[in-house]
Amino acid sequence: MSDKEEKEIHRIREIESTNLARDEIRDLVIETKKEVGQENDALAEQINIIFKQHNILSYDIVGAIGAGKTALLEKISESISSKYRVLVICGDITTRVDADRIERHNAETIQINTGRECALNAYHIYQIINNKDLTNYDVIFIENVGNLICPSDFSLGTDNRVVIVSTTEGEWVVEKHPMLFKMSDIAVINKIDLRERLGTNVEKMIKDAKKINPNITILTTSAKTGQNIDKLIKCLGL
Ligand SMILES: Nc1nc2c(ncn2[C@@H]2O[C@H](COP(=O)(O)OP(=O)(O)OP(=O)(O)O)[C@@H](O)[C@H]2O)c(=O)[nH]1
Ligand SMILES: [Mg+2]
Repeated sequence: MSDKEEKEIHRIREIESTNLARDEIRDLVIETKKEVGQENDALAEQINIIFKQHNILSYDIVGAIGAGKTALLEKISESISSKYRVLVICGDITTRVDADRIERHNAETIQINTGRECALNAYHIYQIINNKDLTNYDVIFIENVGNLICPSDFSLGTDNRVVIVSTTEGEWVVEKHPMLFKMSDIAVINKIDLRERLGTNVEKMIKDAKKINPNITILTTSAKTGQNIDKLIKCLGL
């Protein structure tokens, strides 16, 4: 990430904190938020070391509500499970719906319910991996809580971050949520099978993602028809 991009992220975070606080506690709010972020990042670094010690390939899957994160993970798990031992950690405010869906495709799953929290953080993941024998896995996917805002505040210690949006969210969704595109390695535009019916300008979405992060790899997929799932798996290095 360039200095300019880092400054922009810092600026957005400050605006966010400033809007939340009364004048007399504004500095405290900003400082506390910074400390929480630093503690999270330190733990995320430890998690990454643990993943590496176990030769585990790890991915944080973030994206809009309903963009197809679980549907893509179902397809990916099905396809790679003969080669890799897969664990999927699913984050949702409530229910085990996503974990149950993925478990039918030969992956082990754990569901974390975050209650009112809108993203997973490094503490959630640390607790899970502390209670698991990691020698049982080659690949760990973490499906974050569906939204394009909060997950940018918390790194989880994975090697890669994949951001997923879809043609149903409108062609402005990328430019309106630059943070996660800046911080991700791969961007997936899913539900490409609906592109014509909806008239979504996918080229604009691709252009916006490249402008925000020139290094990001962009793929268009359909979890429904299976289009480009093989390319996505290759892109993930699996
Ligand atoms: N037509 C079409 N539908 C899709 C595709 N991918 C997912 N869907 C459908 O979109 C809906 C939401 O998909 P999910 O996989 O649950 O989305 P998600 O991102 O995991 O949603 P949350 O976990 O709730 O944020 C489901 O009805 C899927 O069947 C796709 O590529 N094409
Ligand atoms: Mg899901």
